[in-house]
Amino acid sequence: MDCLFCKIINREIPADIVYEDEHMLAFNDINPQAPTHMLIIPKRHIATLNDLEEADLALVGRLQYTAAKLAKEAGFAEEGYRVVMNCNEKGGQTVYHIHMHLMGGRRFTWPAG
Ligand code: DGP
Repeated sequence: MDCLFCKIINREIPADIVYEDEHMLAFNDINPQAPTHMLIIPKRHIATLNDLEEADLALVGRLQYTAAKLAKEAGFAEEGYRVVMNCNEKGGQTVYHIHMHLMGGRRFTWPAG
């Protein structure tokens, strides 16, 4: 499958991997928008949020839970952080394998751009 993030999962492309378990992988974003900027992805290929099915509810919970766990480990859980999932072209998605951005270490503004 010609998917960048599947290639990272399969170690065909190098990445700075910060967390891995049976279901999830997390690695540092190549173009960080904050002092800490990680991407958390399910190991199973799902192209967009629109492709989620009811059977994936546990996986989505695990994605969010992993983000909170990594925020605590990074030391910015208490002060606050931002998680983002972009969907499709107008949502700013550029890699079509769902991923949660976890950003911390600075103040974030709202609304997002
Ligand atoms: P999005 O725009 O939400 O689809 O985010 C895709 C993110 O993926 C973007 O912040 C940059 C990051 N990215 C793209 N290519 C690579 C890569 O080869 N390695 C890593 N570590 N991150 C990448």
